[in-house]
Amino acid sequence: MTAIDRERSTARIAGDLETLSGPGYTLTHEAIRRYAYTPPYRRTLDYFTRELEALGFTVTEDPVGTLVARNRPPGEPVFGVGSHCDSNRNGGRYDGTMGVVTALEVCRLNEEHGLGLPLQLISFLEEEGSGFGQMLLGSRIMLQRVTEEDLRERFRALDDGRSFWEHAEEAGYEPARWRESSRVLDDLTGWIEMHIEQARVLQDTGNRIGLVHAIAGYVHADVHVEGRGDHAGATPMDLRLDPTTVLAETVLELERLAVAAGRGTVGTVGEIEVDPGLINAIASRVRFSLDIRGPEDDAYRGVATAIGSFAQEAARRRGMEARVTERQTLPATPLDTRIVGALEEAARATGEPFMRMHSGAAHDTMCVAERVPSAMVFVPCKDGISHHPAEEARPADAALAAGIILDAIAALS
Ligand code: HGY
Ligand code: MN
Ligand code: MN
Repeated sequence: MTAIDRERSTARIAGDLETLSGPGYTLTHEAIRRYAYTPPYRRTLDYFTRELEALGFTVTEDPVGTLVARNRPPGEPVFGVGSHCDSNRNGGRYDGTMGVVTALEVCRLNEEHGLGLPLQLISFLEEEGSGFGQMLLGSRIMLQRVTEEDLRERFRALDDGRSFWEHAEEAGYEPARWRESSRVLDDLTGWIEMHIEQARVLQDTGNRIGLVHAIAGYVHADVHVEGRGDHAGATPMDLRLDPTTVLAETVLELERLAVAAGRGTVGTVGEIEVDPGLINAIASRVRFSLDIRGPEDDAYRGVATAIGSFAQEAARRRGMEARVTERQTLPATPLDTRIVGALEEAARATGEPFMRMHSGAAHDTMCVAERVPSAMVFVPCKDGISHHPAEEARPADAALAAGIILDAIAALS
């Protein structure tokens, strides 16, 4: 075990996070909000670039903007560390960014202790989907889990409706070379992502470290219901085509289906658009999102299928039409037992409390694991709050994680 100075690592990690939460690194002050091709996001990548170049890393960006930093020439085997530094639109300081900062600390410790480990740090573009409504976009591009038509046409900016392709070109990238992004994983012998847990299992069980052995899969979809936007006062109840009634029934049915499916299945309606959204007008249409996840594919996929049929039937029953479109889906992902085992050895050597667990949240590691032996390390976040500006995590836990990751990579290399 490398005897690292955890206080020094804690202070550096806290300093990085303080800087990256400051003005210029977020589009709003009430929450951290940064996503692809915005000035705060560019500044964040520039910050990591300066810090990594100061360590002698060569820093590049793939054709759409995923940051890649190596301390070995291209073609030589390296071990991957990293996460994402974009944020949820109502984000906190720690989701993603603390993982990239911890990966940066691993790179610093590797240099300071003269371990000579071959490393590649990756900070994935658009993990949150805050720019284009497409979660894990950078790593799905890397795994070619999107089509060119998605990038040119289907994926549109939430802010202005223009295509991903246009925004990427405008930001100086070359989306036409998007397939070359897959080369970023070519030299990786392994991958470890550190992330906050985003729930409160670690906190409630008194553990400082979570060793993640599997990640829940998910289905993201949208339900569009067309009704008739009549007058709210003049239209008798028996003459209405009110699409919000279909929304209401579907939300409750999703809850019932997810509970009945059990096996860790969860279902959420997070986005709701009502048009025109006025107190004295019956909605003419609603659009709402479906986020359905679980560690067992057949359970959550079964709920996704059932709730889609339910929404269509509920609309038909009321003389309306519901259209269900899938946005994306990724399978439940088991992680690499050898890497989890090395992390467990390193965690045990610290004498600090840890546990094995699965992740209910999605991570870029779901994509990396398709090609590279991968694992994740979680640290607690206060009361499980995440995707919210009140998100809180301890730099001291991240420093502990950095030491564990360093030792695991040393043992695996
Ligand atoms: O929603 C998720 O699972 C991730 O935090 N973007
Ligand atoms: Mn995240
Ligand atoms: Mn997130």
